[in-house]
Amino acid sequence: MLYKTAEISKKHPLLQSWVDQIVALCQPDSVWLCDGSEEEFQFLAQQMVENGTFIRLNPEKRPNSFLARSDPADVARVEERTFICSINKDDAGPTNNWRPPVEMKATLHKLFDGCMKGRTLYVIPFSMGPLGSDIAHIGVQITDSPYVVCNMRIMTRMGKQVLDLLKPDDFFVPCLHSVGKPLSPGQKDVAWPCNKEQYIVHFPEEREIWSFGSGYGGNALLGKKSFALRIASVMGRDEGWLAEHMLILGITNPNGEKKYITAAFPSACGKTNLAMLTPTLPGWKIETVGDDIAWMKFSPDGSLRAINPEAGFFGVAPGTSMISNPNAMRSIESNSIFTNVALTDDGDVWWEGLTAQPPAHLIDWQGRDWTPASKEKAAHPNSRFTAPASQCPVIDKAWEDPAGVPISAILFGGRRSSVVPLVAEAFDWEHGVFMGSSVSSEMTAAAAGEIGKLRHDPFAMLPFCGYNMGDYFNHWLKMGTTVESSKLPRIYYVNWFRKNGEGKWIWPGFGDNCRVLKWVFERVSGKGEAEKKAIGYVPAHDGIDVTGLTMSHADLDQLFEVNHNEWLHEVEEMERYLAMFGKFLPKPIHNQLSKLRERLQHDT
Ligand code: GTP
Ligand code: SPV
Ligand code: MN
Repeated sequence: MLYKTAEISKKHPLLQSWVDQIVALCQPDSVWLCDGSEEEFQFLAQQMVENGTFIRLNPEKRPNSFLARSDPADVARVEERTFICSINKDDAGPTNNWRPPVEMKATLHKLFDGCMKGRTLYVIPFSMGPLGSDIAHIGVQITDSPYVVCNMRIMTRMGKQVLDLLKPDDFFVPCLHSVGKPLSPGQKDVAWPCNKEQYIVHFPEEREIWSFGSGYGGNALLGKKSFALRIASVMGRDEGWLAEHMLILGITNPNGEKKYITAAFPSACGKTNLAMLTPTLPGWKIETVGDDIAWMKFSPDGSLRAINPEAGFFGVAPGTSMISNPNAMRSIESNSIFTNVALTDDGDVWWEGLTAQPPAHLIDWQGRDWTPASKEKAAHPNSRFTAPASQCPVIDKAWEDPAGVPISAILFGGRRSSVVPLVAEAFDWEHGVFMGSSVSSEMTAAAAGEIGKLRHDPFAMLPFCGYNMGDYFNHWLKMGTTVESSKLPRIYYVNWFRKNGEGKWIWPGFGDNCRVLKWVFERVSGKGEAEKKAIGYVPAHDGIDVTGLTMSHADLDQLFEVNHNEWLHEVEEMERYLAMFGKFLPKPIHNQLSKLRERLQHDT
């Protein structure tokens, strides 16, 4: 629906007045209220094909699918340019960039003034979570990017149904986005408009998001990290629930018994792969509820219930193949958007790891000819697919259940080439929260920064926690006291990425990760052998089913090794890190650290 004026609806005075204000500020040529229909998607996609933003892929290979190439300077989340503008600096805490809200608003008003000249302003009503679920929340994104509209239609429940649900006085999270590139009359647009100056800004008290300058991923699809994690984590703190950077999966054993598990790993550390893994152990089944974000609430029966607020996958392309992740491959067979992957001569997509042999010729992610002799990668390491979750062959029957699924176990993990063993179970909830706070991981291409550098990433939430991380630890501790301890999920720390002396990953990972999930399943069922070690319960000898794996004894030993000297070093490092939280560090976290140190010094 195209409006000359910005008349949205008499039924939504709050929305209408916000849109009016933003139209006056950004001065677009026209205003478009998104209805979320197939026709709308097709119209915008075709328009983008004509102006060069989209390349239509060969419909015989990949029906209704498109390739977009971003500006080479706009390829990942920009954490340095991401701000939490709470009224008090302490409420943002030492891990977030902070500016006083009044000052930031002034900066943003200057930037947004006239920033949509020559463009269409799109209004996208969307729901995070199944429509009408009482765990779900509504947002409205304003954007000048049709690429964002098309991606939001896959990633969220979007359009008319959402507006129909929104009552006149209902609150919604206002999400304002601009690529920051106004057009003067007659000026020709570029395929990927963006601005060198970027601001991804959150006002937690007002529950408001302002994003300027980037069109890529989490910087621009504001339902995802900005709303479903940064703003939602604040809502969760205030209202007693959890918004987490976690996949959700269902696991069924050969007897047909089923449990649900969530797992928090930092960006590009294996959530999508674990969420849809094809088990190598016969008789076991994994089904997907979500691959990136979980919203969790304790229900009156005491179980912790999780929903996936998203409706699609925004997944890392490189490394995805019929061998590593066949369910992702089948999810992206059609109706998908690919960003920054390579284009084959027959109009399909390619990326490193898709096939053992690269094609003889490709067009790379920057539109240049590419052959296997080329020095640079054909696809950007953070190239992504956007695909409807409903297309996943192993999507869980309950994935849209408004009540959520009951969680039996929570995993934390990261990329650690040394020190951290394959799996350890926390002694109790408090120890588990300490484990979550102690996650560190080698950085990946998902964010602009130094790839491979080890950094602390508590709960895999470092870039996504919308408030003081010390308070966040406390919120987790408090959540553990709301129900009796026997009802709480058990907590685990896993690491698929330990390397041997030759620098090779010891653990085969991917489908074989079901071997670890099997042990977790057995443990939460009251079975499963474990040994008590200084860092937690670890699988007893033969505790992990390794039938059919060809691993040397030396490698297996190294995979499970807990070296007390290395761990004592880890404790020192952790103590240095936690010191920055000062008075905001909950006592129990510090006590857990001291107890771990003692166990490492005294146990063998
Ligand atoms: P985000 O979408 O950024 O949150 O990433 P993610 O956590 O969903 O990670 P994803 O599953 O997309 O995996 C990222 C990269 O890690 C890919 O290149 C995978 O091939 C690789 N990977 C995933 N699981 C494993 C594993 O078990 N072992 C090894 N060695 N690599 C893995
Ligand atoms: C991540 O970086 O964790 C992602 C990609 O899932 S983005 O949506 O860009 O944040
Ligand atoms: Mn993610």
